[in-house]
Amino acid sequence: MATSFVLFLFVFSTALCFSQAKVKGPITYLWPLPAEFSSGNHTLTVDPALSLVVGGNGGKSVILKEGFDRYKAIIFKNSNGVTGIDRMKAKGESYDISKVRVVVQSESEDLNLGVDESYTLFVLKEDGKAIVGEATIEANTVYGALRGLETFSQLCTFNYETKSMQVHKSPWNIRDKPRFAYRGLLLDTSRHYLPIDVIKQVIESMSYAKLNVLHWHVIDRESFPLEVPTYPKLWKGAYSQWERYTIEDAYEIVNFAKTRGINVMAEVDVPGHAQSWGTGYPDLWPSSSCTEPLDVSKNFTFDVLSGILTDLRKIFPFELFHLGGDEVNTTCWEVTPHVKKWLKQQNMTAKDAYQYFVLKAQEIAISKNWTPVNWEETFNTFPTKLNPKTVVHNWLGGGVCPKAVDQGFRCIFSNQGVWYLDHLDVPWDATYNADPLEGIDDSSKQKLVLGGEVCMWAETADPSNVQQTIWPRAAAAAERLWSRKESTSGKSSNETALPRLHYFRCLLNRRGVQAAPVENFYARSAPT
Ligand code: CP6
Repeated sequence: MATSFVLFLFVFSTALCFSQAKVKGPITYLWPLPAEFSSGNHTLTVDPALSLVVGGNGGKSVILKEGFDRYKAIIFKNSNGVTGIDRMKAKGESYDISKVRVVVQSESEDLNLGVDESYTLFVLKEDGKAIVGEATIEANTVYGALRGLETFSQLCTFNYETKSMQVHKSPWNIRDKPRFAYRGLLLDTSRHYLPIDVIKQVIESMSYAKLNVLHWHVIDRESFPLEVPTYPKLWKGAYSQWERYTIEDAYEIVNFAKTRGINVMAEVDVPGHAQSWGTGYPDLWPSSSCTEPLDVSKNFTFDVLSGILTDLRKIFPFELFHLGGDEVNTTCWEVTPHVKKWLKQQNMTAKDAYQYFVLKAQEIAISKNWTPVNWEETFNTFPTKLNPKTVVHNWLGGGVCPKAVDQGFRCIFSNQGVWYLDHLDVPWDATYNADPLEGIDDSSKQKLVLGGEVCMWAETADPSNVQQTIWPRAAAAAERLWSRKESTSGKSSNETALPRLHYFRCLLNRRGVQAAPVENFYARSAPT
């Protein structure tokens, strides 16, 4: 009996987007969960003519002003055209919350790894002679203020009975900051081209989940869509002349992301995964019949790599740059006569040459004042040779981060078993319950884990399905990366997270993001 009741609730809460409709009394669901919060039991109304009042050195920021305008539009987007203004006016009532006061300490809009994203958000109602409702956000940087505006937007819910926008459970007292500095999403534009607008939609939706790094896996073996002015034939490797990104496009992406507090980390994956480079410059191939990895024996190869990085440095200000280094099959080097001869002259095995290539690429990136990131194979193959600045990017199942931080390297967690979004059979809670700090107990070692990243490899994703493949599972990872471990574990995630995730998925839908249902009704008969 009890079980079937639970089952009943479960089925209905999944069947409805506005799952709170089945809940008695007002509820407020935040995603990701703030670090600390308390709430009360007042309901405040929000003025559709909500205005921004700024303070602090960073108050004049255009990023802040535009961010507020965006969030105001988001908050009132789903009031079905009914604002309640007339009804309230007719009754001679006024709104509780007419202003959002945002105080930003720092004038600097520098956005880099570890930027201060903390904020406090107070929504209160003073019961005195006059009723004063106020929402106040305080932050050290404009990016903290943006995170606070996102949280405020999630507090606002439209009441279809009174036809007014409301904040339930006031007063709210929220103190929030991220658990990890690096909260990424990989987007692959080589397997399928994604138009600029689609990339922007992904970035916008990332900001809803407080993700803060777009890892742009822009080129790979299948296509080279990016313009590189120094080597203008490289983008002959694009699928077509339309499936390309100009320098201006790339600037636009980086700039759009910055206004959402999101850094863009570009990847140039070498020496494997680079066949498309040879469409414009066949000399980069060991031979026309053996096209990967890039020809390690020629200076030209490193000239081109250096030229690409010089051009990209002007576009990507983020301190991290990804040099790939994964899945390198050196057979072509061993069977192509001129490369084989070169290996012999250099007294190198093919494995030595792989190390030689990766280290040379690292030097080029470091000379351009970038911190190199490499997929974990480079660490797995020659851990003691990597530049100590290297950030090791996990993806295989073996749990490389504990080993990498033991050697003093920094690490990013992307275990393919749980955080590869192209693995469609991974349920939301496997993604949710994974943890970047698994197997790392020492707090000084834990600090070397920058965070984690979910990966949207695009062999199976294009503009038609990319958002519904990313969401909602990217949101599950986003909460793991933002929220404190203690507040989101312990009890079953079906209790602590599932209702909120359903709600957040619906929130994405209401905001125009094609997020897929959290669970497949047929796959599970009851909560586990
Ligand atoms: N492309 C590149 C890929 C993958 C990797 N690198 C990949 C490998 C295995 C799976 C999914 C993606 N498609 N450049 C590995 C880091 Cl299952």
